[in-house]
Parts: sequence; structure tokens; C-alpha cells
Amino acid sequence: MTPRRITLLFLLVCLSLSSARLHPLDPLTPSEISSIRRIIKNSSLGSSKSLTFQYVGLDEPDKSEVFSWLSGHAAPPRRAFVIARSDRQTHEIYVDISKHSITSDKVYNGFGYPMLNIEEQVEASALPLKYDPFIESVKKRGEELKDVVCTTFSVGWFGEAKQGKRLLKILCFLTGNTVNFYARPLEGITVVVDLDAMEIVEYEDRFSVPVPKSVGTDYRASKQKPPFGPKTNKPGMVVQPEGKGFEIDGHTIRWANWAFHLGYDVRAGSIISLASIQENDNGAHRRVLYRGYVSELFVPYMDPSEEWYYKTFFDAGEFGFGLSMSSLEPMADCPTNAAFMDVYFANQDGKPFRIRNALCVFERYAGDASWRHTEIGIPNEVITEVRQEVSLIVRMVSTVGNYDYVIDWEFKTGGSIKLGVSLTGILEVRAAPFAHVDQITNDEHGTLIAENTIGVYHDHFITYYLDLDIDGSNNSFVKSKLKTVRVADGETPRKSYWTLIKETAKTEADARIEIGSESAELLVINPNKKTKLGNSIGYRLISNGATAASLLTDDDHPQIRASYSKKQVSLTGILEVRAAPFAHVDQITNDEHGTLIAENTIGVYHDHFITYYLDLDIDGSNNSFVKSKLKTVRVADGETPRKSYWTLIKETAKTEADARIEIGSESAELLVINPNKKTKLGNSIGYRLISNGATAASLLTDDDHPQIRASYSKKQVWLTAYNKSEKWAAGLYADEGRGDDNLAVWSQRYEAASH
Ligand SMILES: [Cu+2]
Repeated sequence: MTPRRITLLFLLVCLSLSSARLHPLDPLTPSEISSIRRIIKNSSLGSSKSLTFQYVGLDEPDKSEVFSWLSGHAAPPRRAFVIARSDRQTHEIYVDISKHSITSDKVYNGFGYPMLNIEEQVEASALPLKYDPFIESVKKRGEELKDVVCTTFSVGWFGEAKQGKRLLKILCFLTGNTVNFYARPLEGITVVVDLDAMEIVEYEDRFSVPVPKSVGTDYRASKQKPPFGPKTNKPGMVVQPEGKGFEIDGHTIRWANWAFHLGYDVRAGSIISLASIQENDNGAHRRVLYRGYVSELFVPYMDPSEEWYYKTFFDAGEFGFGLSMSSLEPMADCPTNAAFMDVYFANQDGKPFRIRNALCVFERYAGDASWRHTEIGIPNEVITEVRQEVSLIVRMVSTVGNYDYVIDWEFKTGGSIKLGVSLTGILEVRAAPFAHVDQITNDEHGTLIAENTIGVYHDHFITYYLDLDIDGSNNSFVKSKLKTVRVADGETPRKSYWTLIKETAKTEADARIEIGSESAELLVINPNKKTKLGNSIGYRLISNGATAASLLTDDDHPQIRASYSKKQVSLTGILEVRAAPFAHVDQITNDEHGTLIAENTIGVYHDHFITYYLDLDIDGSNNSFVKSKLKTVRVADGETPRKSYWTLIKETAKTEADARIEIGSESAELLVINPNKKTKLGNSIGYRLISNGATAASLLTDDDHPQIRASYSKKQVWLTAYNKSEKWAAGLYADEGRGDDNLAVWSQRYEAASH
């Protein structure tokens, strides 16, 4: 959100095209960016005094052109797509770089505006400092103008029917003797800038709140008084005595059994293309992912008040996830064994600039095993085999205002690709007149995190574009649903089992998935390719916990703009096997309760339910279990431009039944707190239980005997009072046990006792 203070190195030398053949998906080179600028400056637009470049990127060739080039045909022409502003109009310009010509220039007449560039944000941020009413407001607060810094915030859309102006809001903060100005907002002031006129068109100073002192919040190590956190005295480093295991050839990276193209874009940041994996037997590469990148980040805040309601950012589309890339610090952002890559974008004037070391690539070895087995079943022999887990990471960091997003693409030798997002940086806070939680009587839309400082509730929705091309471009989306089957009495001692029902999505609507809403595996398969045994070839989408759906009402304007955020998908050991008389899937006519994984071999469907005993004693033995539920609140019409927000409702479990939780059944945070201890500000002290994706409930029927023995496997969290004898979820005597002394039974016992 803020103009970044990184050094932008302008390329003064006009590089001639290097002799190396460009890959059709290579990002625009600095010399291409210069050519594009020349071509546009030489056109009729060139005479416009107000011409600015808002987006300059590769006009990606069609897939068919790329594949044709890969099979040895001529490269498609290098083309660029440019969004420029001139005389209050948005131009969509296509440029043929090789022909030095503009192929089309169309004025866009819709409601939206292009991405902001850095220069206009810097210019707009400086306006309040020369604006008399603002200077007055600073004085009135007893602060000095020299301590004030301002940054930019997109204004959003709140139902206005008419075409608006290209506006930006400016918020100001105090630095003084700290660089952590986000912790010191000048609350109550709204500055609106018309970007085309580059002037303040609206100004309001509604109220003032004490600026948080934010003592000790300067994060620079040099400003931290020792002791600074727990010491790890013996820092480690990654050493690869034989060198790096990957090779970078232009933008193509080859490592282990993977090959892919690493590009970038000013809006998306890093882009992975043409990821393919090498076959063991014949060395041929099989296609997996045609193109993948971060497509949007929606960040709505939950405070509907005048100064905060509009904070509903689209970090990629408004501020540029690529434009906000940070130079990575060797040995800190990326390990010692990393290779770095610079990126080049166009500035406001269309000239190329570089962000040094914006991407890094490295092999990760964290001392984990990817597969292991110890075999003691063969008399007089112990066989142990362990394989190292090594993967390849492509990393970028995008710093959008206060937040730093770390985006990882992780490639594993087993064939999987893992998308990693971590958020760090600084919280955006609101100044408020509270020094203790007890002073708060209304919903303050956040948590008192320091004196006079509220951390405002908000979400981050990160959306990926994934064009999977598994073994070819023709792919299907399949939901593999787990369905409980009840067995007819007497047929078997079992009463139930689960099996798989595969459903292929026929329309896009079939492929809008709310993760966790049903027991289903999400597969992308190639319907025209099969393994030798006749099984489908594809990839499974595995969510790793942090999925969420937006809680805003459907008619709230930020939600209309990000309506996609209601759904999450728009589209080790030795397996125990059973011998079976099949050599091909086509021979199977009944439910064989598994998958034909090799000739005459069925891998039987099964679950692993792992139950932990956790006796938390947070700051003492007396702890409570609290559900912190996220609840949508609808705003009365006219009160604020927003129609909804979410807030937290805290419920302390009174009985064991209150603390039986099905994770994902509601939007709730699970906390274990010490009710007798508080922070200085009056907040609870506790730990949060965070589930990391692989939670499940058993699908067996309640009266099936295995389920009676493991009746606790229907819920993921159980809370019981301390009882020394209650150690083993399945009871002390699990073998042949009957479920009369298990976790679920203990829970009921307490319930009976407490009523
Ligand atoms: Cu956040």
C-alpha cells in the first residue's frame, strides 16, 4: 500500500538483445521495455503530457504457439500488453515488439482503473504535507510536520452507480524516533486525492485520538535492547560441497526430475510455466502445470467506521504483487545455497527498472525423510531403508505496504507441487483511547494489542491461477467422494465401510468447491490417459488447513468485487495391500474396496486417526477452553457504506459437550486460556489450537463395532478435566476393547457429573 523505499536502479545502458534465444514465455527484457516505450512515445499518444504507464507486461502467446515452438517451429512474435493513462482515459495497447508497431489501442470505458504505479503514489503521499488544513490538523494534535509520513490506500467501491474519478486515500503516521510508523497512526483524518489532477479533492478531520506511544516497537535490531528474544547460539547453514543440484538456463530451471520456466509479471509476481516431470523409465518429460501464479489477494478489514470501512484491498490488482517485490536478503530471506534472479518492470514513464535479487531458487534439505521403512518380519534380519527429503523452492517476497507476503513454489521429487504462503511484516492498527480491555464497552472491531492501539480484524484471501495440463491439455476435474456404505446384517461382522464415488465435473458450477463441506478428494485428471493398469493419471488438490470463506454478506460491495472468495476451489510407510486376480482396472466389476496399484494388488481404502493427549497447563493448571467464533454482522442501511463485517464472539466451554469440536463445522478459533491471568492490557493468556488441514471424522456408522471402540473419532477435539487414569484414547485395554473406556465415554461421564 505504501510507496516502497527500495532503491530502483534505472538501467541507463540500452542492452541489445542477447544472442540467447528468448523463450516465448520469458518476461519482457529491459531492452524490450525500452522499445515498447519508444514505440508508444512515437505514436499519437506520445504528444500527451499526461501519458503514464500503469501496466507493461508480456502479451503471452497462445498455448498452441508455445507448444509449436517447443516442437521446433518458429517462435511466435514478441508482443506486449500495455495499460496507459492519458488525458483521464485508460488505454489498452497491444505492441508487436519485433515489428516495432502498435497493433491496437483501445480506450477502456468500464468502471475500474488500472494498477497504481509507484511514482504517482509517492507524489500523492507528499500532497498532505503541503496542504494547509492538514498542516493545521498536525499542529492541533501537538505533533511536528517533520515527523509525519503518509502512504496510499485504494478507495474501493461502495455501490456508486456513476463513473467516478481515479481516487486514492492518503493516511498519515508519525515516525519521529521510530521507523515503525504503522504503529502510530494519525487517526480521524481523511485525505482523498484525484490522481489524474494530482490534487487533494476531499479533506476531513473528524476527531483526534492520542497517537500510540508505541514504546519499544522499532523493529530494527540496532534499536532493540538486549535480550532480544531467545538466543540460538550456534547458527547453522546449508552447505552443498558439490555445488547446486539445479541448473538455470535463461528462465528455464532443471532439477532432479523437474523442469519448468520461471517468469514474472508486475501484477502477479513470480510465474511458473510448463512444469513437467521426467519419467523414470524412458526419461520423457510429462506435462503437469502449464502456468501458475498468484492471481489476487483480497484483504478486507472489519471496521465499518468512516475512517476504515473502505479498507478492502486487492493487493495484486491495485498495488501490483510484482511491483511490490522486495530484494531478497541472502542468508536470511533465502539460505546460503540459493541462486538469485533480478526482475525488470517499467516505471511510470515506461523506462525499465530493476529489482535486484527479487527471486531466489534453492534446494531445501531440513533433515527430514521422504520415505522410510524398518522391516523386522523376516526372521534374523532387520532391514531399514530411509530416503532423504529434498525439494526445490522458488521464493519471492512481496511487501504490500505494511505486509510482507512470502510466496513459495515447492517442487518435490515425488511429483507434487506445494504452494506456500507466509505472512509477516507489520500489523495495520487503529489508534483508540483505551489503556485496558475493561474500558472497552462496544465492538471495537479488533483487539487491544498495546496502549491506544487496536489490531483491526481482517482476512487475507489469496487466489492462485493454476492451468494444469496433466499429460496434455485435455483435463477433467473429478470429485472423489467418500461415501459410507451400510452392510446388510449377517453378511460380515462389520456394519459399515466407506468407498469412493467419482464424479466428473460437467459444468463450471460443479467445480466450485467449499473445502471441508463434504468428504471428497479433488482430482484433476487426464481422461484420455491411463496407467498400464487402467487407473486415472492426475493430481490431487490438497488443502493444508488455512482455507477460509469470506464471511461478508453477499450484497456488501467489497464482497461483490471479490465474490469468488466464498469458495476455495473454482475448479509414508508401506501400503498394506491385498492380493486380487486383476491385471487391469477393466476387469473389476464390483467394489473391490481399494485401488489396483500393481498387477494382482489392491491397495485397500483406509484411514489413520491419530489422537494426541495434550494436558495444557498454561501459566498454571486452571485452564479454560474458549471458542472464539467469527460472526457476520449486517450493518443497518446508511450507517456506513459497508453492508457487513465479521466480529468475534467468545464462548467458554462449560461442559465437556461444549468442547467436542468438529473442526471446520463453523468459523471458530479454538483457544485454551488461563482465566485467572491477564496481560497488562487485560487480554487473555493462552494458546490457540490450529489444525493444519488433515483433520477428518470417521465415516463408519455409529453402530459399527470398530466405530463403537473408536467413537471418539467422530470429532477432532475433546476436552476432559484432568484425570490421571485417562491417558489412552482407546482405553487402557485397547486390544479387544469394547469402547466402554474411551475418550468419548470419559467426556460423557463428566457431562453427567457436572449436571
Ligand atoms: Cu493480516
